[in-house]
Amino acid sequence: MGFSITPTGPNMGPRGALHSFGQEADRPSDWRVIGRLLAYLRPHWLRMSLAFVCMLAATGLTLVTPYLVKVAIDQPIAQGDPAGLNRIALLTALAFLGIFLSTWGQRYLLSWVGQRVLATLRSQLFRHLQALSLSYHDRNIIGVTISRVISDVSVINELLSQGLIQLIGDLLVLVGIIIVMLSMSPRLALLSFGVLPLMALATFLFARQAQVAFRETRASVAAVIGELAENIAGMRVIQAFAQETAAQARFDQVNGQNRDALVGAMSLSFVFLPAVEFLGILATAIVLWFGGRMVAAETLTLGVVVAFLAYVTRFFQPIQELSQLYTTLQAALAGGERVLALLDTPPAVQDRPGATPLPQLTGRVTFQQVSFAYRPGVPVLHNINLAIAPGQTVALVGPTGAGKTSMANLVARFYEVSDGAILLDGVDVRDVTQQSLRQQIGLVPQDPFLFSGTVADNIRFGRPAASDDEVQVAAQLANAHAFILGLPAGYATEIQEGGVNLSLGQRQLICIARAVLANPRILILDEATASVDTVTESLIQEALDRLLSGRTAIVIAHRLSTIRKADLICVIDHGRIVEQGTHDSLLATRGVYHRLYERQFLAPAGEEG
Ligand code: TTP
Ligand code: MG
Repeated sequence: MGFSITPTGPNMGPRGALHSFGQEADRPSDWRVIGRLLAYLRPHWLRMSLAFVCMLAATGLTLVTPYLVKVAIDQPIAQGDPAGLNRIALLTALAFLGIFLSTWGQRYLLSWVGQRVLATLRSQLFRHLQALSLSYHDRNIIGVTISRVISDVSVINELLSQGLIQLIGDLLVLVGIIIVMLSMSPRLALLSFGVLPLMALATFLFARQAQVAFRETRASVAAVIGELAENIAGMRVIQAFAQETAAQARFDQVNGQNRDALVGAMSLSFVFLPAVEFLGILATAIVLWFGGRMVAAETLTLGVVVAFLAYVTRFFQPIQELSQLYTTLQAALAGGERVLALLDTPPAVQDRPGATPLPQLTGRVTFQQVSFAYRPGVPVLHNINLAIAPGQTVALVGPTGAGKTSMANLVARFYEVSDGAILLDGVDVRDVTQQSLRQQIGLVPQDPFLFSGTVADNIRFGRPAASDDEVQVAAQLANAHAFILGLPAGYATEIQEGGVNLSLGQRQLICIARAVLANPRILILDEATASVDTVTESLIQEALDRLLSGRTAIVIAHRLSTIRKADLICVIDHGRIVEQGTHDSLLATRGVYHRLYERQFLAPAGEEG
């Protein structure tokens, strides 16, 4: 069985930001979770009913076969009636064929439904993850989100598809066997049920322990996945700092905890299952001992004893299955709780009811007394006022951590301002739909991200309908055309995940081409801090000149060449605009900008544009 992942382990890696949902305090009741999960079966009610019918048939036939043996022994065999024996043998064979067919049908239907429920849940989760605001993704480790979509969903599926019907089937078999045994010989039946109190005790002990043990294993599996995901993502850094041994030790620790938790949980089953088997043998002995005496005293037929032996053996099989189902149920409940909690997490940024599409912009951007915090109580921007006229280029400069990227994030409404407002052409960004807003904003991020796929796909990303010619024109404007032609397969070159087979400068050029093609009214350009060689630098500069002309641009600039060309320079420090003006006017005031300029651009290692 699969184990699901819980984010609540105490040793969940260095980031500790894992408690964003699924808190114990507001845990929904198990019944609510089950009820909501069951709703996923509703569209498949027809196939589920068919599977149920198959299960009923299989259960019924399973109950009938030992009875047929009893009839065979007591009648045709005892009375020497070969024709009657043939009839019963044929019936038995048919019963087994029926069991075969109905079991097959049940399994087929259930996997059919199960895989669809699984795909539906995953698709829903993905849609929701895309709707969730960046603040959610900031707070949650990728590995944990992945485990939710992959592992938690699959334990839910295990319960919904196989588990439920099996549960009902097993209960029916149990009740059926009890009824048949009681009706054949109440005395012998009651005697063999003598083991049931022991059985109940064993089950109770097991269930209690299992709940704790399996919760532990799920926590430790989450720790392993979290550690693994983080280390793979940071492999470059681990190797660069030769920290393989330390990383290995950390991994071995969580891996070891997971091993111990699993061995602990499994050894419970290793005690429980043989215990059930032992009780089964005890019951068989009881049937043989008392049943044998009753046959000798002629108060019971031999056929009944043989049938009893078969029923007693069969009796303990559903009990074993039920105990396994119990652990599946526990896992599915825990997984379901977390999946539902994720689906219930509302996006921090939502379209207002009645939000309208943003009309075609001229490109005026206004910050009106904007304050902002990623986390309550930790303000990042304070009372920012800024008016950008259509077509202007504004450069944001300032020390690292000053809040430049944060300002850009607010214009695209990736986050909600804490106070004040951001207006585009006088319209509050909160009054329009996010989609229409972002369609008119182009973003070249600080860390240029490329998807796996071809170079052309990546350029076309923001406007999938663009033709090959348009892609090439955009690349030419972005000065990316020449280097793309130099790639092994030109525009059809496959980009590896994250774009690792391209240089940073090349990735930037492709991101610029992407923005050119999308042709937004407002462009946000978060320049990479890393310096590129002078040739690439001038290529990028030319590309930017073309990209910026004729639209409003907010450039978070690190290169003097970009800064100088800006219509307005805003110096940001500690979340405030401390100076505004042009390059020359700011230099003349000999303030923060002047110091920044001297330190950053006139220092020996600095670059001159
Ligand atoms: P940024 O706005 O990222 O600062 P910056 O863009 O000016 O810095 P750099 O030149 O290095 O790119 O960060 C401002 C503060 O906000 C900083 O203290 C980190 C914090 N912050 C978050 O808490 N969450 C986020 O997602 C980001 C982007 C920043
Ligand atoms: Mg930044």
